[in-house]
Amino acid sequence: MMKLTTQELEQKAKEIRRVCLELAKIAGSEGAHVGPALSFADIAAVLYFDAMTYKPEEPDWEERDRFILSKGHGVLGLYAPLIVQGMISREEMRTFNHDFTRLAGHPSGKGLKGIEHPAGSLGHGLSVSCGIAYDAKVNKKTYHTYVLLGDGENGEGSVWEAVMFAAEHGLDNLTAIVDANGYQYGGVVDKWDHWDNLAEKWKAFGWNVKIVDGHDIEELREALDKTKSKTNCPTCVIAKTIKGKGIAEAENNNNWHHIKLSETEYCTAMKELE
Ligand SMILES: Cc1ncc(C[n+]2csc(CCOP(=O)(O)OP(=O)(O)O)c2C)c(N)n1
Repeated sequence: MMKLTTQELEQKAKEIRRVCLELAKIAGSEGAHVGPALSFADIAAVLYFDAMTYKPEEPDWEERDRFILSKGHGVLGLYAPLIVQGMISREEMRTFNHDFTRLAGHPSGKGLKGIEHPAGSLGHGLSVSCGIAYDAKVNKKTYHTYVLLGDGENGEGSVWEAVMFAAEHGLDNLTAIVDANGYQYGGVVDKWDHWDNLAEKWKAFGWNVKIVDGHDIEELREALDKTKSKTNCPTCVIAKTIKGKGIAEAENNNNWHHIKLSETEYCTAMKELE
């Protein structure tokens, strides 16, 4: 498959952001987690259109790279690339957050292809990803596992059990990405979950840590390139991001963590992404 250029990936990220907003609009009065999704749209673009090996037309292909969204509330940022890829139809997209939908407000795994694991309760995705990566090692499978966590989510103790497990078992087929946007649910993250402290902690636990600008496509491309993984060592990419990135009103504004978009907010935001 031909590699996309940086500009083309930037366009994909824009498209992902637009779909996130469309989904939030479809959710209507239910509202949706918009800021947490916009935060990692560039990461999603690089994962789905550059770093990961998979076949959109054959989502169950055994050798596909896996992506687990551990911060499940950011699900718009997971549905969006699957919609852009055509793995979720535009028709199904319109059911988002409605009764009986497979596209719930958190990834539910109701038979939806492309969703590797349900999430929503924070702190579990890395453990699951460790299991998947360990299985690949033991059974000599070639796929790579990527998992995305929030910086606030790093406050969950279970994350650190998984961090230890991955290092101990030399899971060099595993890349954890921390969406370090500096915010969590109720405001800014604790100083111990600030990106520089997180980098030191993951390093201390034996991971190969890379710090990148989470909105710089080139930096992300380099950091998420699985062929550059360090042997016998899992990789942690601390991505310095801006919550709500791409929409002026939403950036670093935690009122957009979960929001019911008004018509004006939706139209203004979509205009910015033209
Ligand atoms: C175990 C658990 N506790 C609390 C919550 C409620 N919750 C939803 S989002 C969130 C904040 C997460 O912050 P962070 O991981 O930094 O994500 P982001 O800021 O990118 O949304 C919390 C506490 C949850 N989903 N799971």
